[in-house]
Amino acid sequence: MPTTKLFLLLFAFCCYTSLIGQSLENYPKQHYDKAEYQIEMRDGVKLHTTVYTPKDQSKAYPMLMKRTPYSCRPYGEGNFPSRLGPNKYLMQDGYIFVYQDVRGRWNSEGDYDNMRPIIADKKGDQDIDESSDTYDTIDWLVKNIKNNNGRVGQYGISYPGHYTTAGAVDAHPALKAASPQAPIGDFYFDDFHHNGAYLLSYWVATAVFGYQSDPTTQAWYTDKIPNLGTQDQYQFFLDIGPLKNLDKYYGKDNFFWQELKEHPDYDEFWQKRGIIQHLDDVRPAMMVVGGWFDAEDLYGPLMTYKTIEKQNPNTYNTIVMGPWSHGDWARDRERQAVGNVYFGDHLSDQFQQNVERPFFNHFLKEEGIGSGLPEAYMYDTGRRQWTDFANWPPKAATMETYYFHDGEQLSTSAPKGDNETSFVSDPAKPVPYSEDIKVVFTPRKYMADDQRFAARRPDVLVFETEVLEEDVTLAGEIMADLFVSTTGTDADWVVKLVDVYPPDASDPEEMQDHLRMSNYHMMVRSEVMRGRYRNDFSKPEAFKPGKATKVEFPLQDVYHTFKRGHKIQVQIQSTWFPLIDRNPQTFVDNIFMAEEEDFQKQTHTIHHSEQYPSSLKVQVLK
Ligand code: PG9
Repeated sequence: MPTTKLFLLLFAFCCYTSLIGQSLENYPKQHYDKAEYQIEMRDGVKLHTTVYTPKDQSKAYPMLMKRTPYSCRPYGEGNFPSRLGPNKYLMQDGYIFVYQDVRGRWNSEGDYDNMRPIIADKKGDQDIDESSDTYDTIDWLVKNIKNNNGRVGQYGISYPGHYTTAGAVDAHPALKAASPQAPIGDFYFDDFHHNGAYLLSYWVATAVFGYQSDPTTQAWYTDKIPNLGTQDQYQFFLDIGPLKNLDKYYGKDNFFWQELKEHPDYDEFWQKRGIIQHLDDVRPAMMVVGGWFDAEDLYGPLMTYKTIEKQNPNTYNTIVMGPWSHGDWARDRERQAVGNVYFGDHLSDQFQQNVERPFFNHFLKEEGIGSGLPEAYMYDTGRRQWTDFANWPPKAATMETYYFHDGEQLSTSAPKGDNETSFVSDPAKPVPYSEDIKVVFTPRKYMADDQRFAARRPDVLVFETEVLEEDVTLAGEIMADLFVSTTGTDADWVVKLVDVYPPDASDPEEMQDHLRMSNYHMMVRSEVMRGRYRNDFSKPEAFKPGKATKVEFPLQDVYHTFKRGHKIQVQIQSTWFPLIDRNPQTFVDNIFMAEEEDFQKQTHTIHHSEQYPSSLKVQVLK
């Protein structure tokens, strides 16, 4: 097709989509009425709740609710957002949309508590949690909102995703469908920690979740967000030194910062805040959604779906995992890329229109394709295509072990002899977690970034296969099974699974100018284990210097085809800065209280011998 004609077609398409976007800009104000309520919970606390009701009152409507710590803005009955609900299709289908400030946030009364513990057997009116607040809210809504059809749905991404999961615990009978999306499962494995390592890259966000406020429609925490005086997050945190030096930015009134420092182990404080242990009686229809490159909440969606599936065999429970970073699936973004890696066009729009919309319309309006949705709608991030699975992880997958070998080799044959590879890990020169580090609210982009910068460092070990002669598809769980030793008494172990593209890889049109896919080392999955917790997250143990020790931990699931001509690569390192804080590599009671002198350069060793065969155990789909 001649370029001019193509250009004209593209131009017309862009105009059409932008016109659609603009025309929908005023859709809420033109088609919905707004009302604001303070709904009283069983303990008397009132929660701000905004309700948007279709002007067309010729039929009854279900309610679709989001409970959030991020505000119900815009406040005020005359002020309307540019969009309502999880996507523009459901907004145009017509629902009663409900938004609620959770307890202790924005215009709601009460005290905020991060990941407020679920009380399993509530005794009386003072036993409140996010499950009971959701129940009381739904009960009031179905009894007081005009023209509702008695059926309620709940949805939300991230923290709102967590509150959606909480609503499905001891659910109100009117709650018929829930879609927890990138839901937080447990702050010790999502967001603020990964396997005991503290996400230092989240430090700025501590301001947003660390202060109590009286009911307000203003962002009370904005003046508490520290000005680091630089955009170079790596150098800022390196110059700060030990975590205790950060106290000058957050005082005692930042209750969450104090709680993070006082609870470095997976103690009762964190255990009671996890929601995964409460998913044994889930009744609403569930659709869990997540992104394979979600840096914030990946444990959450995968563990939420798997636990509901295991403990509620008769509950409608499905999962969708796409080539998305945190919340991409909800955006009106035409081209889907994660950092530098391009996956395709209209992927989010297709999900919204062909999956999310029929899910809610079926269970709340008894319309549409109903159970025609797949059990597991999963995107292969290597082949760039969707697959419907009857179960996840797929029962057809078989376990394969990739062993580490001398000469930076990775293969499915077990090592012979007595080999090992060592590296010096220096907390004063930690491995950057990306080549593009700046001050962020939370880290996102790095999840599919090029890892060549790390592979070329002496403190990053690399093990890779020969060039693949046929496609290898990993589908499901991954277990890092390491045998390590150190001259120190503590260490972090970071494992990265990398897809090495061939030298002649082609470049999709949407690539940053300076970047080419030739020999691109695409991160597929990454995870850290803080070595002191290798046997028990609640009981830290020192390493015995020089003693070969087993460190075994799961990386989150993947669905990725390493194509013929590519290589499978595993990188191992012991710093990942400032994504996570530095391990002093000297065993101390609490790393948040470590002193400058505790941070010592140490030599770490990965054993890959007949006696100590370090490996990565994966699920392969033939
Ligand atoms: N899970 C995300 C988050 C929680 C707390 C702090 C920062 C991020 C989210 O709710 O977006």
